[in-house]
Amino acid sequence: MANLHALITLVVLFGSTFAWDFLGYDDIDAATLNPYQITSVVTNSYGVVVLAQNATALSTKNNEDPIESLTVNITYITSQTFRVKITDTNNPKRWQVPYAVQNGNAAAIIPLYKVVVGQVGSPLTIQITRNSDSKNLFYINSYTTFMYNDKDIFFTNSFNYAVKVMGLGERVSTFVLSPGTYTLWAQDRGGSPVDYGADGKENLYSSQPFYIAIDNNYTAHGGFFLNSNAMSAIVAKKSVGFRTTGGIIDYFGFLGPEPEDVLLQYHNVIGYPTLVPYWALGWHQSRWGYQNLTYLQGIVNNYITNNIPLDVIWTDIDYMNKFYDFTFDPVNYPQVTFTKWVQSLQLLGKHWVPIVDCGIPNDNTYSVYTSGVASNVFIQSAYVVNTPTVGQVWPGNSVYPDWFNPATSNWWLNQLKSFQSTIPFSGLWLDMNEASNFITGEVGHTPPSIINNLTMPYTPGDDINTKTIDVASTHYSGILEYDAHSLFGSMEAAITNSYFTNTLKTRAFILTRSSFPGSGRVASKWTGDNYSSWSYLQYSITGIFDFGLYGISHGGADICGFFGNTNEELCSRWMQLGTLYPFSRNHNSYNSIPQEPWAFGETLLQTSSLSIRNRYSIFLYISTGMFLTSLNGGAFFRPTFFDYPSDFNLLNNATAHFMLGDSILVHPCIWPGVTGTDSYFPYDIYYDFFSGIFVQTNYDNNMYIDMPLPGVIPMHIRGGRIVPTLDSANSVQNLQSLRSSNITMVVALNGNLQAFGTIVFDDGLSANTISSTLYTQVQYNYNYFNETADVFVVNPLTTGYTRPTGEFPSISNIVIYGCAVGPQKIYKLAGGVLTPLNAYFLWDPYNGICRIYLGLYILPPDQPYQLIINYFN
Ligand SMILES: *[C@@H]1O[C@H](CO)[C@@H](O)[C@H](O)[C@H]1NC(C)=O
Ligand SMILES: *[C@@H]1O[C@H](CO)[C@@H](O)[C@H](O)[C@H]1NC(C)=O
Ligand SMILES: *[C@@H]1O[C@H](CO)[C@@H](O)[C@H](O)[C@H]1NC(C)=O
Ligand SMILES: *[C@@H]1O[C@H](CO)[C@@H](O)[C@H](O)[C@H]1NC(C)=O
Ligand SMILES: *[C@@H]1O[C@H](CO)[C@@H](O)[C@H](O)[C@H]1NC(C)=O
Ligand SMILES: *[C@@H]1O[C@H](CO)[C@@H](O)[C@H](O)[C@H]1NC(C)=O
Ligand SMILES: *[C@@H]1O[C@H](CO)[C@@H](O)[C@H](O)[C@H]1NC(C)=O
Ligand SMILES: *[C@@H]1O[C@H](CO)[C@@H](O)[C@H](O)[C@H]1NC(C)=O
Ligand SMILES: CC(=O)N[C@H]1CO[C@H](CO)[C@@H](O)[C@@H]1O
Repeated sequence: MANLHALITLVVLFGSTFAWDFLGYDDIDAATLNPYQITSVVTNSYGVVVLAQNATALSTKNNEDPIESLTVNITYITSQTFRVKITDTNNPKRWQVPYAVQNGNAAAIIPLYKVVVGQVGSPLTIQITRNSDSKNLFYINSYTTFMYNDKDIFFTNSFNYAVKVMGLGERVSTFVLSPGTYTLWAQDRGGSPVDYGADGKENLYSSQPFYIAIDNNYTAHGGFFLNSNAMSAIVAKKSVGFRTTGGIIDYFGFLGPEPEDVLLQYHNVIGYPTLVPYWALGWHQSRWGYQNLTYLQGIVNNYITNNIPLDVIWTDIDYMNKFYDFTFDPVNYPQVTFTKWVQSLQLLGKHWVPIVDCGIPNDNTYSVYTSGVASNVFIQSAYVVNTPTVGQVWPGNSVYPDWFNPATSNWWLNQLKSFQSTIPFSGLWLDMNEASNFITGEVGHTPPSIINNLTMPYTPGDDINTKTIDVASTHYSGILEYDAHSLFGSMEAAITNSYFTNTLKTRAFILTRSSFPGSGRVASKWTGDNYSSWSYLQYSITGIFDFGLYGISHGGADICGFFGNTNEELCSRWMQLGTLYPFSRNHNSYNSIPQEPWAFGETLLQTSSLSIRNRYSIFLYISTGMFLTSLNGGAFFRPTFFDYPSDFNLLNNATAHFMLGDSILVHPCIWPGVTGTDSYFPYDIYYDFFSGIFVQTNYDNNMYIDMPLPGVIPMHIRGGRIVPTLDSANSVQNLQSLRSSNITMVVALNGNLQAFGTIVFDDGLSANTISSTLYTQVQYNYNYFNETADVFVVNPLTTGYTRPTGEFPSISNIVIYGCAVGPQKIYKLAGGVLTPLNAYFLWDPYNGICRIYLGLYILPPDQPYQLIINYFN
């Protein structure tokens, strides 16, 4: 307790009003904190620049190497986003993440926040508060919560109020993090253990130093610590702290005030999620252990014979020869036959995506290796000059591409070109890119505890060499793996993405395991390996929420589970849920029993078929929702709380339900042995998505929902929204054929008997759809027209895409939920001309559902016109 005592003394000494729980960190000896004194403050139009110096003798304890002079540059990025960058005044070359972020446009900015810094001669303090409620969004005080040493940098952002904190990935955890210490360092940790913040040793594949905090008044703010070194994030009741092992302090604050605002503000800095090709939004089948081509062909044939749609078939490392990238097992996956088969799949409108690992075997007979050596593209050993560092991955001893080296992209693009000319892959799966290593450090060298002769006074979580490339290894221009390690997957994905977007001029579909802020611009993400278990089914929801925060909207988890054996009930529930993941793939481990839709019995088979077709039925809703995240930022698969941010009940049981976009609420069955349960609803109007029955909750906003098996997942549509569904979803075999489907509009009325919705139409494939506005966005409105009639308005907002004839040709039906009177007549009003339509009506007065069948007419979904629905003769 000695350290604790010293800290408290300091707190009292400097008159701080902070209680202990603001600090949240009791491991730092007070003597190692470096009090900095302000030597200069300059306020200008873009922010404030503060210079500070260590004011007292610095500790040399634990071989710390304190930085004497700091430059604090606070800039207004937008009226709702600020940046605090703290650098070594005398060494501007300290490691910084090479990263393009938005820098703001000072002249136009009127900040909605206030920056207060201490005076010259006083201790360094920075306080940034929100104007509207004076709450701290950023507060550091160099006497109690701040330290800036060469390899041990610590700051605690202390609020003056309690918060619930989310984010700070990657890990398996509850959505709201328990107070504790969380490690951020890209690591391939088998079995993805659950992280409660207890010992900091459960960090996974990505580093995502972003959090969102919600206070007791339902106000949200966000923080992004742009730093790639191994770090701890310390979550406490009234603070979030970071302790990192290098780099600089570069912090972005986001004002909110709603969670969704924070996401948009953050994504505006790191970049918006990539637009994936439309087929990547379809159904995917994969496993590790499709041991030969015959078996793989059988899987696709089973989809066809069972009449279940399939868009993408995957192969894990089974197809490779000795696990060498871009090779084929000559016995089990003979290349010529394999290529012909993949070509024939493409004629059926299906796609093939293979795995590619980043470890390249150092085999002098392997041209991928020898060409890489010739161009000197591999990460270099710290021990032997001019020699790549060697780790061990699937092919045995392997070297790793150095994405910092400009020569590496050409070399890598050449490998991809040559692979494409061998076999037509449609997307790529980048695995093991933490980068993972089966051993600790370099083959033949035990990593020293003193890395590259630089001390490491603080180690977040485990030894940072565990299952990674030796962190003393070097990249192009001397960059240390120690600093850049967590960027590997992100950089690999970016360069691989450019093969599709720049070379092939098509949209890229890249699935990555490792990520860093900004990865969403180039890749999709799955949550990695875990057991087929009910708990992991539930944690998968949290994982996808988290990657939504991080700007990777196309996320998913291995449906039915990876390690271990699934069972029919678990797999059926997982199919129901997983077919609503933005990225929807059944994937399995080598030693596990099969888990394809036909692997058990009728329950799984029927549930799978219903669930996949349910996804296809709302394809236009999904593709539009995903498109909007690429256009504006934000998440599509998201916590219900984000749409109703003043109801903490929704945050307490965050995985019991989720929103798809702003119109569909889903209650997954995440428990064994359950056939229905009381389910919580937000305070709003909802209807059963399929039956149109109005949701009547009891006094505590619960309603019992049936969750039968076989069956489809419970979904509800929000009053006031219009969701398009596709008529051919029940007959097609893939999304390509679904593009000729007609559209049924599901109109769910709110209390004012109104509703709206939108569809984005595009070719689903072009890389420049957004930059060249090659899309058509249409708004649909349902409104009052006159005393006896309502109107359904089709209103194109942009018209950059010309639908080919036969693509989504017509609005065939309008179904209205909350419809009190039966329609009698319908007219089309276009160009001032009113034409009666000979439609067919059905009215269910008991449940308030009206159906209007327009199937005799072509009513294009993207031309301007109105449909007048008269409710009286
Ligand atoms: C900061 O610390 C160093 C090393 O202890 C010392 O030489 C220097 O004078 C200090 N600077 C100030 C402004 O106190
Ligand atoms: C502070 O940041 C702004 C915006 O990036 C930049 O223009 C300015 O040069 C920086 N000032 C210092 C002292 O680093
Ligand atoms: C929450 O809001 C209420 C009313 O606006 C205010 O009185 C209270 O101080 C706020 N609490 C916090 C923690 O901001
Ligand atoms: C192909 O793989 C399957 C399982 O993946 C196995 O049962 C079968 O024996 C294999 N066939 C051949 C010819 O190797
Ligand atoms: C580390 O220090 C040892 C002993 O001082 C020296 O022999 C070695 O060259 C140093 N290694 C590096 C990478 O600087
Ligand atoms: C959360 O779920 C549990 C179990 O289903 C239930 O007992 C509890 O009432 C729920 N809490 C809220 C706030 O909905
Ligand atoms: C409302 O408009 C429809 C279509 O123009 C028309 O048939 C109907 O008579 C109108 N009702 C009233 C009350 O004006
Ligand atoms: C779409 O609707 C039009 C108009 O009723 C009809 O002619 C066409 O066959 C429908 N297309 C499909 C694929 O059902
Ligand atoms: C969330 C979850 O189910 N995690 C499990 C992943 O697998 C490990 C075993 O390696 C389990 O201990 C975790 O509980």
